[in-house]
Amino acid sequence: MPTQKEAVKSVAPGDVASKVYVPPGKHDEFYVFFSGGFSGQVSVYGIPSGRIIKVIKVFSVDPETGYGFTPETKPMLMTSHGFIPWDDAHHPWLSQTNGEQDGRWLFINANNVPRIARIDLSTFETTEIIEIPNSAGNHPSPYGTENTEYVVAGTRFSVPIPQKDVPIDSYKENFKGTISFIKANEPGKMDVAFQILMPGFNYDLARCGRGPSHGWCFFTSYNTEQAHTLLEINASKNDKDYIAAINWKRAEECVAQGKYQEMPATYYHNYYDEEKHMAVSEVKKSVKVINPKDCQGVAYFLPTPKSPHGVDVSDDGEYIVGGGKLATVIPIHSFSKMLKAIEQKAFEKEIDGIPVLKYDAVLHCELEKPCLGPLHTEFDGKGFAYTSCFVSSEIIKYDYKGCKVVDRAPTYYSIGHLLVMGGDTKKPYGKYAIAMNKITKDRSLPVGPELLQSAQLYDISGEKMQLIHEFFTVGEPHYAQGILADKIKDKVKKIYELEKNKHPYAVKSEKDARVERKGNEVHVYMTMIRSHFTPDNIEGIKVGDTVYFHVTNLEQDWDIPHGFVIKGSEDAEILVMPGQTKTLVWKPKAPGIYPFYCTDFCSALHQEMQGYVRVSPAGSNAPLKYYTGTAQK
Ligand SMILES: [Cu+2]
Repeated sequence: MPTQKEAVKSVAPGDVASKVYVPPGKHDEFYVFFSGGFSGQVSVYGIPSGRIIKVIKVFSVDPETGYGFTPETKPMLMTSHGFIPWDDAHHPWLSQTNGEQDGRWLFINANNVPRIARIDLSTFETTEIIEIPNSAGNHPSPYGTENTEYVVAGTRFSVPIPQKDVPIDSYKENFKGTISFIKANEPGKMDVAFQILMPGFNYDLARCGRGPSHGWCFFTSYNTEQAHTLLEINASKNDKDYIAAINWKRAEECVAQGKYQEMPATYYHNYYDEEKHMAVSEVKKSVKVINPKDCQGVAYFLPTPKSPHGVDVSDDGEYIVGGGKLATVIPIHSFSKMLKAIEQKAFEKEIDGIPVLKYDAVLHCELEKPCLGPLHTEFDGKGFAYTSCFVSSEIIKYDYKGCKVVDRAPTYYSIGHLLVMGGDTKKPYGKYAIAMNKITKDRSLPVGPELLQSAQLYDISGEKMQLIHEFFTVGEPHYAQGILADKIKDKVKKIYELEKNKHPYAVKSEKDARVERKGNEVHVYMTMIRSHFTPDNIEGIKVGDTVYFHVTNLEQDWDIPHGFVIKGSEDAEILVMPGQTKTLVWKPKAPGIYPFYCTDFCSALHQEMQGYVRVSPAGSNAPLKYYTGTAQK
């Protein structure tokens, strides 16, 4: 093991510390959003410092805020499979206008139960989740279009569509893929606009075009062998698999002309109403499915070596880079050559109504001897592409028009995705790249059998890439996106306006606080303000009751949340932001006195912010009584 000094010398020469040093009290230049992978969440870091700023709950329940536990947020996690408190979140994507990041929303996919979530970047809260029907393993997602017209979804796992009970070895006859386009530019109105029925391959990653290629999205596929067992061998046989090029403007025409099938399908759309502080679920019952046989020109295949992972479109919209993880070259396709090949019908064959274009007719060049295991590529806006290489653990930088490698930098160790700041937009910021590494032996202090995933920050502003920083991430990030902080920070909300709070159980002043019984249900309309609850003493609750504490935070200043929890609660606490209402549901099991208190350190008298509930036996005649201070009601 090198000493710390030697290590600094070997990987980070020069005055690198000053490049990542952000003095206390100063802000970072970029927000970077990392997917949480198996944590089901998103974590937010400031770059270049690598300081963590927030973990956003998305597909997993959160004990810190009560997300997924409260009646207000449970509908967010409803699916056609029921309430799902977890998922595997892979690829964050920042909304764009005219091909540039606009700082409005972040989208992220759920891989296991196919879903896409919208996070509002004024509150950093998840405000919408749509389930994707006719899908399994929603991996190539959400990767949106130039004006966030759509975010996309695809099937990593092909399955029977519609689902049915068939032998698994009938894969080739019965299993299909789908590619879905989800309307995304209106909050609260996400909807599956249409799906395209695809051959039963595994669809892996995606990117949509920009500039000249606006109107198209590209999806990699592997397992074009259509194997259903021992894929590590059986899906690695073909020299070339395909990039599917989907013309979504053509799909829109086909929908307008009725060239689709309205297919029954049950899926959920969940939306958080910020004024009601409440999520609602709606169940959708059908989806439009386009068969490429009935909609000529909607899809083409570009042969691409070999089991490609990433498909990435250059900032000028002309070049399409495939990351063939088993390939010895990196193929760079040309969008304009693709259009010409389509016009000239330079087809090799057709699969399920989808023409396969001739490789040579669409290829711009092959980058030779790039590295081992090329995965994923982003661009710096100066004519260079950066590809992560899993097997050889490095990032390569190359001139993608001239097809020439110009630099390589090692990563520690196996890099999955990388990001370049704004590297999937029309105008990348460049400046930094981040490697997301999977196998990080010895990189951090050990914390038990599980090793952390690391993020490594590279300065890419000069000719040579330079590793300048390393930090550790939450969950297992698969991808991250960075945005200039200036595009978000002035729009961030500080409070919820109490006046606008339309939660049905909100109370806006202490005099309206009360307790109401409806049979075995007791509703506590409670307020919180520094440093007391109203009411803070409650009697007349009985074993067998279900008690709903509807707690409104009356504060209207930034940074004064209060928390609420009661002894024996089987749910998480609730953390209530200024002006917000949240509900904690509690079923007392035995007579006695139960304290409740504020969990968030809110003032010098925070420790005094508490109260009691008296619980009497079932059937007792104890009357409801509630008060704060001497003002008994
Ligand atoms: Cu408090």
